[in-house]
Amino acid sequence: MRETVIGRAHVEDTPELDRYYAELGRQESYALWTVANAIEPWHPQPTSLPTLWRYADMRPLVLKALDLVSPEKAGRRVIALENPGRKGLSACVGWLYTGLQVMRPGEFASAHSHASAALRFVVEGAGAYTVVDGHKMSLAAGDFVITPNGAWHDHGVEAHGAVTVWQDGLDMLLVNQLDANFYAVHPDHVQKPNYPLNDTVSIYGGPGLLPVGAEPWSKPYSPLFKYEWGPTYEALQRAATASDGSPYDGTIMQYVNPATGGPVMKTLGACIQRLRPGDRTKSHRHTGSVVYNVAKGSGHAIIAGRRFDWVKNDIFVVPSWAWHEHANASDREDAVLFSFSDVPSMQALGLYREEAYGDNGGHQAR
Ligand code: GTQ
Repeated sequence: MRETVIGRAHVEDTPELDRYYAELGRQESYALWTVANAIEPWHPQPTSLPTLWRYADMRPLVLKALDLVSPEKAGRRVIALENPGRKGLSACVGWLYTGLQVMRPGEFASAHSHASAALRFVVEGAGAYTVVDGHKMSLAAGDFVITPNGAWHDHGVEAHGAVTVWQDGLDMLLVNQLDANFYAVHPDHVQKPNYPLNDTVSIYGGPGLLPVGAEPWSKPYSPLFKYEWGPTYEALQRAATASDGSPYDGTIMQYVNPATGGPVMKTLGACIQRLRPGDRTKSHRHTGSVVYNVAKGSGHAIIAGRRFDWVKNDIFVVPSWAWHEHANASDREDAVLFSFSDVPSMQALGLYREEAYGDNGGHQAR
């Protein structure tokens, strides 16, 4: 990829250079100028494509897995989403992984831990639970839970519950790129809960309240493991009565670590946003890949110039640095989008950048 710009590589191929490149290759080396323009792009060049997965299409396929494999054999019975621009990489967008995990009443997935961080957004079902480092939590539709890096976790659905589907999000592909992943199986297969049910919500889930005199929380992730749908939606509605929110996202709130005010985990974060009836946002772009799950209502997103219409529980992705805007289809009902992203990774590494459409004449940044 030659570029005739001063400061960029533009060496023409010649037979002599071709012989030289072959010689370098035999010494496990190469001439930087043959790849420099590709490995130092002017701006992010995601191969991920904006993509939407309709829940109406995915649901029957996910339920089919119930009869085809057991969680004992599969480890996790999950149908994962693959970005059409990144076939074979297990990624839904960028280095983010997502999948729909399904379990029927009485089933469980045994305990393990990994260096990668996971989060879950509950789509449908009843009686589901997850146990994170001995803290057992009940799960209902719209709840958001974290299973931080290194934490033991196992999941299940109580015998009296219903078939449950939740969306998993993990940073394992990024962690693998960094050659930093570890995996362990719990000796007991299933953890014995060591605390009262939903104790992290009882202790850390109060509105703007933290316990006094308790051991200071020193772990690098949120001490609150579950964010329930009811109070989350209520907080969005209340905020919307007092503020216009963001021009790009409507009323948007980050799920935070109450001990720091920062993202729930170091690598992955999650947000919930509400679009007023008739709302249509302005367009912006930022580094970091985002995965959305429609929590309520219907509408559309315009991502890199393509329109994607969505309804409840559809999943869609916005690649890093892609322009995107959101619209609510209804003039009467609000719409709510859950999302998770690797934006905290970008911020931690000093790579976060954001741009409003129009600030640069709407042209690609150079
Ligand atoms: O529940 O621990 O979708 O380890 C992929 C990998 C879920 C989990 C996934 C996992 C899990």
